[in-house]
Amino acid sequence: MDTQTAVKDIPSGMEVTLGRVVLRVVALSPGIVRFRYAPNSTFGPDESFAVLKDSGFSTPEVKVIDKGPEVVAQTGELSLVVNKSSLAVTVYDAQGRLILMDRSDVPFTFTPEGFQTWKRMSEDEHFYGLGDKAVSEDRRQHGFSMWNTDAVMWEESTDPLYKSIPFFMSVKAGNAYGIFFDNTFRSNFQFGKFNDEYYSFGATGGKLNYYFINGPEPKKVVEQYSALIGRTPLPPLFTLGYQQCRWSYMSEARVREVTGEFRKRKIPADVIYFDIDYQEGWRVFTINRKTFPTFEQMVKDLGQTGWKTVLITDLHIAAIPGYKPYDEGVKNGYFVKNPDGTNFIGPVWPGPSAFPDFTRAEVRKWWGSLYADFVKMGVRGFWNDMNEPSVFYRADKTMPLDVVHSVEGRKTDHREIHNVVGLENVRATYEAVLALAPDVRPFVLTRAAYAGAQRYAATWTGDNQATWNHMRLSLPTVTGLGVSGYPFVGVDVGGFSGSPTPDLLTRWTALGTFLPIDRNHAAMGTRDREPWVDGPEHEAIRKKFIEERYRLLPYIYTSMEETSRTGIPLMRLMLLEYPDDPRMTLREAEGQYMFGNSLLVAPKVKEFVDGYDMLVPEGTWFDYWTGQRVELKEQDNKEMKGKLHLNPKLDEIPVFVRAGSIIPRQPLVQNTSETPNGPLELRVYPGPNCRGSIYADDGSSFGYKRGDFYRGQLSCESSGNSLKIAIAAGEGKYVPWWKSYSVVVVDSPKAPSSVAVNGEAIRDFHYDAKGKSVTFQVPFSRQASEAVVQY
Ligand code: MIG
Repeated sequence: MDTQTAVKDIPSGMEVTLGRVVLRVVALSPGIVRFRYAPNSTFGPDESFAVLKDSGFSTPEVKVIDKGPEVVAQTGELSLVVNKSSLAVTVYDAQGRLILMDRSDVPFTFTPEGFQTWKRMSEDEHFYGLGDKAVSEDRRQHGFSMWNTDAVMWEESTDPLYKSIPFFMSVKAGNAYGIFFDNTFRSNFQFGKFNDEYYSFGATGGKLNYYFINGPEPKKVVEQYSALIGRTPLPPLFTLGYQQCRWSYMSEARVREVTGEFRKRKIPADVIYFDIDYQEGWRVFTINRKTFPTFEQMVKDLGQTGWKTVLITDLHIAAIPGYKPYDEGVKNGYFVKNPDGTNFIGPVWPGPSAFPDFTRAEVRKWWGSLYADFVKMGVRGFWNDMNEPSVFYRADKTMPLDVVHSVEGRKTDHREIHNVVGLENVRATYEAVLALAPDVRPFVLTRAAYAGAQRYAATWTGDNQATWNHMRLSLPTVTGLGVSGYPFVGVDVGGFSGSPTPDLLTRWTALGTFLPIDRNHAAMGTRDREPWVDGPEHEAIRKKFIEERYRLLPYIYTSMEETSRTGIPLMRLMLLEYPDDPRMTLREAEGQYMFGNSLLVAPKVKEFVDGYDMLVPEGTWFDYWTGQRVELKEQDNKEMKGKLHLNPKLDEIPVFVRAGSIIPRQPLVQNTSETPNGPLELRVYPGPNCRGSIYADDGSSFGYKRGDFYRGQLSCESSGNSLKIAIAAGEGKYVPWWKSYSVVVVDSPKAPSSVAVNGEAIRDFHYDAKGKSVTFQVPFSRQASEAVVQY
């Protein structure tokens, strides 16, 4: 073997050659470094479906120092040391702390089947991410593949699932880094399943090409990773309301009945989905006129009663001559091809079908044109299912590996493209809908994804089941997606396959209130799932929680807007907020999560337990439902130090508020097109570093990008016997709906002696001795306002 080594300076990095292997180390920013390997000297074209062309990083000067047996590149934040005789990499931070170390004897292998790389793993290292893998939040002790699969009736541990998000975060003693392995081929990740000394990843083709993202704060890793691959844009407000789906509402009459029932019973809801049976013969972009005779009128009528219509539009196109999308696709050569140049045809819902080759811009544009009629009708969202792609009656459930795709002219096969079909499918749909209605925020829901799909579509965890364990799996799957840059996510509330017991559906509905997307869905042949189907007691509880979702919308929308700017997910791992609390990396922390900056949710997710313990993070906490301070019993019981025992009844879900929070809430509405009537409530939970914010805009246009939004920063500060609450001058030019604030200060020890608003004493305040809260009004103003409560 040729073992000549050479080192070359390149812009923002270095190139180290060992024999025929070339390693390029390039810093995108002082804390983000890309590692690329060419096993046979040449790198070839540099393409990515995920990484943004312009992530806005400012590339640093990198200093390269040749130290004989090793060469070091310094970015200012990191030292990257490459051993010249093995190309093993070691990463240190500016303080000289070891962060990452390749396995020194075999850092990587290249074989005809692909390649693999190994890195040292320490005993106290934990791994998070890789999207919605259905195991514990900590992915350690598990091994995974990435190969998008229609995993119908998946179970705990089923792998692979529908999505490939090859990003993970390592956390060790509170310090985090991330690795994004940007490879679309079938890949694998091993976190100590076979070996406790090394973790490993590799792929069956493509490039060994990954990005190292430094923390040390876990939040910083997620922020930087999401800057690299792009963030989820601010969704339209209605998508944060309650969503009702089922496979399928079979007729217009049934849709009118169900939606009418919600309004009659005053159960708030925003979205009604149409699954595959609204179509003629399951052919996409058609309407079954026998069962949906006045479809256009129905969409209009639904709109008038505050319903948004979302239609499923699968990617497969029935191979039936005379069916326009098929004829056009054939004529223009838009479909995925067999190696012999004929169109690949595979059976799916409509029978033998062809598949648009979404990796071509021309095809994406054409696909988009097919949405014109629906968009004109006022359909507000589209659901791209089956886009792994799923193909029936095949052992591999998908296309053969040798079908031909064309990436803007470059021909390649399914091995490279399979994992990005979903991404390219929703990219086409999103861009089309945006082009058809340029000032309306599109809503697209996808099942399959690759990193990057979060820019175009929300997602859900596919065909889960109506069991308690699946409700529990809602947590590690959604938080797993969130930490992987995919924040706008739901699960089928109630469970897709099978029929939930009334209690399970009620519990899951409560949990739905505290998920990023609150969507109830059910498989064909399972029982009805609408909130009222189990009698008045269950209905009342479910209604209460759906109503709470609507009251909490200002907080949820404000948090989603923050997510769109930072990438920090709405529903998040405890350790994102509490990296220095070592308990938050333990598996016992996995039954709880943070919802936004201030709320901690700890649902009951196991059926046969006599309660369970929640880990209480440092500081003071309040019960969200009662406003009462959480009292820990640790004096009486050492075992319970820092823990709270919970045993919620059927009509309860434990939610806590961090002291030092201000939570905006609104009066109840029946859907998001209704304007709330009354003041915006600001619930003040005094404590250190007391903060909150409120964001509002028209909820559907891109006006916010032109300054048409309202943002108010909120804060509070206690000193001696007084509490000061400040609402900073509003940013943006949007006029929000509220005319005043109703300020509710919880944890007020006694009745205030005075309350002053903007320097003037007011008499009109109310003290609730039992709830220990003070309530008073503050008029809305774009200028800064201030209130002082004196005890
Ligand atoms: O082969 O459209 O995951 O949500 O209801 C099943 C029918 C196809 C799978 C989706 C599910 C949807 C169903 N689809």
